[in-house]
Amino acid sequence: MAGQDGGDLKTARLWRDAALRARKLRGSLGQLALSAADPLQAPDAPQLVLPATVGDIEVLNLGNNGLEEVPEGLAAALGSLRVLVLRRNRLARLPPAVAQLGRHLTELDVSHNRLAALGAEAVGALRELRKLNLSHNQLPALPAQLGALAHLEELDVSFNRLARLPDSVSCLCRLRALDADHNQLTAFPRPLLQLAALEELDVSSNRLRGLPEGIGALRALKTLWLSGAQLGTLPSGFCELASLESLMLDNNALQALPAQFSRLQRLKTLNLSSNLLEEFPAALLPLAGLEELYLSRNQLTSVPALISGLGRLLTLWLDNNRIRYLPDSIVELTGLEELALQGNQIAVLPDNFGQLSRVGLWKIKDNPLIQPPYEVCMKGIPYIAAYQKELAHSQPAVQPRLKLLLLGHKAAGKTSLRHCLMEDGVGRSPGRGDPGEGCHPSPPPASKGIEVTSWTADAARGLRFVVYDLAGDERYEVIQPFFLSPGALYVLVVNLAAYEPGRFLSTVGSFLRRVGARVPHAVVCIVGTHADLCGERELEEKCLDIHRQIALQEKHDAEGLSRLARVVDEALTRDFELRSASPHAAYYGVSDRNLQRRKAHFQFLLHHRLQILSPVLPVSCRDPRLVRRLRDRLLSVAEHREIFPNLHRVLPRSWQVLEELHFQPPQAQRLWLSWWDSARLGLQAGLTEDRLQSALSYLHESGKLLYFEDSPALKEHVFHNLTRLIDILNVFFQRDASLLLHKLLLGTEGEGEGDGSVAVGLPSPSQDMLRATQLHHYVEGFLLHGLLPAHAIRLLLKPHVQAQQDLQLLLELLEKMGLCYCLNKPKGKPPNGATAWYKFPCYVQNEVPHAEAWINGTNLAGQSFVAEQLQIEYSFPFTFPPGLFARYSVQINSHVVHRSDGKFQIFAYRGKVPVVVSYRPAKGVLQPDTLSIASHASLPNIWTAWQAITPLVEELNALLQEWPGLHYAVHILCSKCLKRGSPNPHAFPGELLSQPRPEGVAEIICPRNGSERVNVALVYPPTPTVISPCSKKNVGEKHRNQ
Ligand SMILES: Nc1nc2c(ncn2[C@@H]2O[C@H](COP(=O)(O)OP(=O)(O)OP(=O)(O)O)[C@@H](O)[C@H]2O)c(=O)[nH]1
Ligand SMILES: [Mg+2]
Repeated sequence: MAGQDGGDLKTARLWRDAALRARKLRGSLGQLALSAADPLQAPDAPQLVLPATVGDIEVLNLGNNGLEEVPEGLAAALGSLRVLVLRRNRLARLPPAVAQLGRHLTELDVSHNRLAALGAEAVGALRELRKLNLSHNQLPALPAQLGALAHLEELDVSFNRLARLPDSVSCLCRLRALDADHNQLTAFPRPLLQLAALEELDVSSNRLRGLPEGIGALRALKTLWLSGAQLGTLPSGFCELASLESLMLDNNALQALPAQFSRLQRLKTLNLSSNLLEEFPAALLPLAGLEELYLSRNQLTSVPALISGLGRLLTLWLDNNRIRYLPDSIVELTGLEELALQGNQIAVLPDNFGQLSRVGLWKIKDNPLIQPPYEVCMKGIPYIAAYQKELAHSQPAVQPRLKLLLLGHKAAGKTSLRHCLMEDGVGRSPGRGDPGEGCHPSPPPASKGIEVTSWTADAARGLRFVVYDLAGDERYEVIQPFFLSPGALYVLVVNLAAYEPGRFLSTVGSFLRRVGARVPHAVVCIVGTHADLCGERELEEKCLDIHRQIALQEKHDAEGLSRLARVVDEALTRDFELRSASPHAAYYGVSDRNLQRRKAHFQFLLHHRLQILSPVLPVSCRDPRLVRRLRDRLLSVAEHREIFPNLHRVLPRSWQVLEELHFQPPQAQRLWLSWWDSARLGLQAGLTEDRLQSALSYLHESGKLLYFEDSPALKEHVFHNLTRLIDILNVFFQRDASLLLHKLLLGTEGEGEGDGSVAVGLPSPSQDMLRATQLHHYVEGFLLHGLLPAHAIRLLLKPHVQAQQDLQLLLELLEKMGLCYCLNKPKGKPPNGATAWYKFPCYVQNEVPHAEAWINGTNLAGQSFVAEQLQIEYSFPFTFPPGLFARYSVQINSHVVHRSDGKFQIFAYRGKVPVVVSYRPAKGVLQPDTLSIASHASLPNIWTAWQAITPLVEELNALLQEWPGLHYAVHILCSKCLKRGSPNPHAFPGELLSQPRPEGVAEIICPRNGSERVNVALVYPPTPTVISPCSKKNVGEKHRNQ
């Protein structure tokens, strides 16, 4: 299906390659496998002991035994041996026993050893050999005697250090398969041209730089691997390889194919990915038998209509090119099962695209899609089919509307700018009002918090914005991210009068990083206000400085990411086994799969940078001309079809009806709708459930409502009544004591008796006094500790919630949003009669949580702890998501008991096991923000500590999925270092959390303190976590077709 697991194309390709390669040396005879680790075979000693009755054995597997020599007497005992497997040992030379067995041996596997040379005699003795595997050794050369193995049919010498092959190879006239990939060959080995029987040849990852014209002599060749061979062209003789069925030419520098390429009529699989093709090679079009064609990562700009001639095509990968449109005829490829188009410039899919109904693997993200809309395309072919059908049958409606977000530091001038832009309406005649006079005479009232308004910017062109004014005060940080969505125009507002270069990070840089972390591809324009208070020169200098520092920050971040990506690349060049044997190296023990994911994530981050429009636009609320100029500029940005496809979509009529229905009574009055309510409206509009999803995503992106499709907790709601929702949120985040008190007092007016909330039944004056004092306490407790009882919340929200039931729903919503949690709710049940107290973690001030059992690594006397420490540390080198700690505090509540919250720390228990969650804000560039989750237990009980922290780790991973553009690293801190109280404990890669414990390894060396050994149980959890903490599931891929 569309978003298959391991969604990344590259990973999929690697798996495919691995599968294709796994066809080597298979035996099917009666077998004996011996292992030194097997206590039945060798109860005391680590050496192998041969059973007495080995005389008849034909197949002997001694693989994976760490052998440096083979057992004595082997050759004498094994009179009938035909297949000997010695892979994954530590042999530095071919054991003499092998030569002695040479008379009978037909298969020999000595791969994954340490062979640095092959004894000429030993090789010469293996005259009956049919299969020989020497791969993954350190061989710099092969002996000439190899040519004497006249029966040899399969030879694998891949992953060695061969600079050439001996001439005698040309004598291997029965050789059918040769793997010589991943060596240091500097040219195509000429002796191979004599091998007329050769059917499979792999010479990938060598620096061949070219192929001999005579390569066509390999007439029997069916499978040829030439990946990563530094080929710039193919000789015309190549086209004589008439038997070729599979050809891998990926990762070369080909700009074209020879014209006669079409003579390769038997070709079924062709991989031309990662080359320099600018045009779709016409020579491919007559290859009617092609089933798999890979053209990923080239520079193609179009696909010819004649592609429909490739009628047998099952797989077509065209991702990461520069293709702008697809030919209509592509829909004739009805057999297609895989179609990858991501990372192109495709805006419109051909009509009848839904005909490609067999496509299961579908990749389309990262295209500026307009028709069908992005949301629909991401969902898969059946959705596209339904959409196209609908469009064909209904009258389309155009509704240009764009979500515009104003963000920036407190008092930057966002609200004033909004007022000016909106008031400096279209009706105003140009030239009116001189600069000094001001278009907005009355200053806007004190910040009301976040606000959302509609703005018809150009009635004639029907251009409308939904403007989100995100208050700059940091108390709104927890809720702001909910409003950042893809497809919007971000306006970052800076007060130029107050700006100075030293304030770049706090007024510009940090905002850009946050937006980038949440919406990686967002379009941002920078507006400088207060231009009236700056001299002309000053204005110019400040705008230039902002511009320069943005470029510097961007360069710094991109370089940092590239460096990190290179470390992953380096780790990938090493074998997994080698990585697992070096605890001091980066990515120690991390699986190839996890490394590939990590790499894909870095590539995603590097390719999805913010689109920052330059230059900085100066404006003053006192100068209508500047305001007008800014408005025109915003309109012209919005008009950009490629940047804001939302504004140029032709929408199905039903989508428009759906929108209208949401804003009609009675539902218009409701605070939010359940997904089912919305679905009912959808049905009225003629939209079935499956298509409703696309319509809601569109309404979310264009700012009309909020619908958090990716949040498991919130996706059941549709927030259409934005003003009321935001009013409610603002109530909790205004953080103004007198305002809160006022609201509470107002709320109590007319409050009936028996309400149970405040003193009941007292005479009026003293009752008032008591009530006021009580309310005062509530306000104090709220602002200091974030604590409020449910009935006080009800008073605060009086105008918005009437019934008790509404309050309950609202509190649940706040909990789902991660804004507060109920302190005394028995699990699963609403509090019974007792007052429910709510805690808003973002309000917790300096309160230090008391630590009974947990005293941070040492006990009170300062001696080392007896228990073992487990600590998972997340670090955030570029930016820490605003509000993350507070929201995480709420998110973990269902997992813990007896918690005690501090501003930066939470102590709690998972059952009886203590856990501590700590946030450490950054100190300069050298010490980034970190969030860590820790627990402890004695070594035999360490699984209890893992059980305590694993759900918290998974909860954090889930929360971090909301930040697809965020870079962070996860590490498992070394328990030994922690126990010792080391200030700088060694950090093992967090990827290990999602990997099974390595078999047969009991301890790992901690490089920080010489050769100290750490039990594996302190590094790997007993059961791996579901997803690797460091990689995003389907990065940037919002919708899954499940
Ligand atoms: N001289 C001058 N004053 C301005 C200009 N823009 C805004 N101001 C003043 O700057 C102050 C802050 O402006 P606001 O619009 O409230 O700022 P804000 O960005 O909305 O602030 P928050 O909502 O707190 O984040 C107000 O007193 C405005 O009158 C301008 O261009 N020139
Ligand atoms: Mg404001």
